[in-house]
Amino acid sequence: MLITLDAEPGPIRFAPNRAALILIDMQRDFLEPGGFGETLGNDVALLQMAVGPCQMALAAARAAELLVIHTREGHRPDLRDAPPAKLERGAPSKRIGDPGPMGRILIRGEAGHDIVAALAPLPEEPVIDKPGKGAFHQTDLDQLLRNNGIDTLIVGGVTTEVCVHTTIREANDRGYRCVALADACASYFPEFHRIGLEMIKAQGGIFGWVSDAASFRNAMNAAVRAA
Ligand code: TIU
Repeated sequence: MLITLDAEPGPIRFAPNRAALILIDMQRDFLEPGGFGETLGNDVALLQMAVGPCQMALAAARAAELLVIHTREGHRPDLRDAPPAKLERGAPSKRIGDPGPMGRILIRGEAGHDIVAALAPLPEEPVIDKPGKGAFHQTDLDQLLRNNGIDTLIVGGVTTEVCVHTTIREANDRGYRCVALADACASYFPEFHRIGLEMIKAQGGIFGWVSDAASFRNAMNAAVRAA
């Protein structure tokens, strides 16, 4: 069965059983005060706007029995997997690994590393722990997608121009069709969010499509009715 999702630069048709919803890094470290995002000088409230649309997309994907995947950016407690260039860069108020109100910044197992409660993964939903910005770099995501026959990725999460973009670019080069859900993504920089989405869909969809959570929900409802 093929369903149609309204998107730009044009509608995309895909088989729900070959599609996955992937939510990128909806972690307390990026969305809540006291985490990695705030240490970089960002207003984390800007990312909260994506939570409701991500909830809508998550509920729709679960109802249509799509594969749902969550990712988290973070490092081993001993930081051996963190490139020095990443640890040293910039002038954050706290560096990766420093103690903060939600535990050590961007470290696996700490409270800040958790996905926000509103989007908590179900036990059967894979969670990909990634050391980089892209979800394919040094993870088993590609293997997991291929084992499950996935050819289309519906993507939400944060931030639009960093981890969402990097992941979509990686996925596109690996042959996956990628759809960013505009309102289910967010950035600390509204201008980067807007332009980031335009970059994906420009030139006839140079590396993907852009849709939104309500359109995705409508497509999933159609899939459930057709099943
Ligand atoms: N800082 C920023 O915009 N993003 C990141 O560091 N990681 C993700 O996007 N997840």
